[in-house]
Amino acid sequence: MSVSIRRLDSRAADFAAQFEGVLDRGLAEDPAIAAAVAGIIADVRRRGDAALLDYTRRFDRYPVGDADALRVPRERLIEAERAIPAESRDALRVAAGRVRAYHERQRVDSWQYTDADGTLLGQQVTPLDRVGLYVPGGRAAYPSSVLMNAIPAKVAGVPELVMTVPAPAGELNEMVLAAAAIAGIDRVYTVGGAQAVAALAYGTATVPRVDKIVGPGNAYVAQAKRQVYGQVDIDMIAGPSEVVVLCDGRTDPEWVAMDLFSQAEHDEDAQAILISLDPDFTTRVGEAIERLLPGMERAPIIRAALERRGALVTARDLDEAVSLINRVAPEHLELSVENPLEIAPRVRHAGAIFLGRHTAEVVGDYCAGPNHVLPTSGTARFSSPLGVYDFQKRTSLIMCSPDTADRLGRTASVLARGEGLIAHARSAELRIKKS
Ligand code: HSO
Ligand code: ZN
Repeated sequence: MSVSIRRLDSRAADFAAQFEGVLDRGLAEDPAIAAAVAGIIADVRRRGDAALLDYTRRFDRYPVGDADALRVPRERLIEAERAIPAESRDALRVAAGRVRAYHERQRVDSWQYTDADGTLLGQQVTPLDRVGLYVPGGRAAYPSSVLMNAIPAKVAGVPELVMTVPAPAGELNEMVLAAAAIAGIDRVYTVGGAQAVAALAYGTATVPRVDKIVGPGNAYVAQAKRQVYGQVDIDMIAGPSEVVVLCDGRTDPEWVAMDLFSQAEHDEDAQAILISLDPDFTTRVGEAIERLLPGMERAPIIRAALERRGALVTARDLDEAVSLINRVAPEHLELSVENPLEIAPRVRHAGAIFLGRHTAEVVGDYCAGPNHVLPTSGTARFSSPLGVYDFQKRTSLIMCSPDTADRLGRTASVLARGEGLIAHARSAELRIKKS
């Protein structure tokens, strides 16, 4: 059965409208979910652990005895790390090492200087005290995401990392626990959903209150993160995965088709777009998709994603292709071309750029080193990959000498009087030298 993926040619009269259709994300919030989540958060605030236990028994079908049983001891994580196949353990360790090495470079240090007037000025950088990492249960439980969320926080120097993960019917994913051990997670609790987010935001007798919540989740988790924002910080609200592959027509069409599949298989709402500079190549990628799809384990999801939001676009030239990319502002961009380093600087909006035919997006998902938590849904226009900077905050430093207190005091006094704030003015004036 053929795949009805959209095929667009930029020479077509209605191309602009068709391309808009591809970009239409149409992912509105559901008011019923928002109301249910508000109820859960209020209940966890009011009843604490008792509410967590009720929801865990009901939603996760996990007949947990008491709140203490929600704790997963550190030994359990170590045990999982030992129990998984050696090959998996080694791969997790290699990935963790590379992710750590990359993120080490993102750490910024405090700085100070003395200006020409003699005032000492600076910026003091401190890690957040405690961070919560939400990890989904079930099919979307990705050990790689545990590494990607936890390691930057650790590199930033966050002293305490708390993870929550639902245990559907009491089952935990061993790879997720092993990744938590390798990433250095300090505490783990088997709670999920909006109730986990509420517990992390407000604290219960068992789950400690954190300062920031990161990590992906379903619509309930995303909505809960929105609702607790302000009480705590949150990372971002992740939308479905996206990839745009720009190809000059000289890559193996099967490589390109599989790269499109690799994001499409995440989710029926995922988006995979080819922008091709050669109409024959577009056709060949279409044929490769038809040929390869039936053999894929997740064929139904891939097909749904490609048919809902996928597109094979033929662009007139490179300039046009680059401007289309900037309009999409994709989470992932592959530059499957001869001279990727020349094109990359022209891309203004993308979460991550994979340079050249040999760089499949999948290496970024797992082990290249950069973070796989990236801006989606066009938010690459104004935001960045998850990084160490998301777990560090800055405090300003100012130190006046008697001389600079005098000089700055005079300026401050004038401005304060201009604003009618006389206590401000007097505070500055008291430090002005009387001569
Ligand atoms: N591509 C996903 C990350 C991921 N892939 C995890 C595989 N596992 C982010 O868009
Ligand atoms: Zn992926």
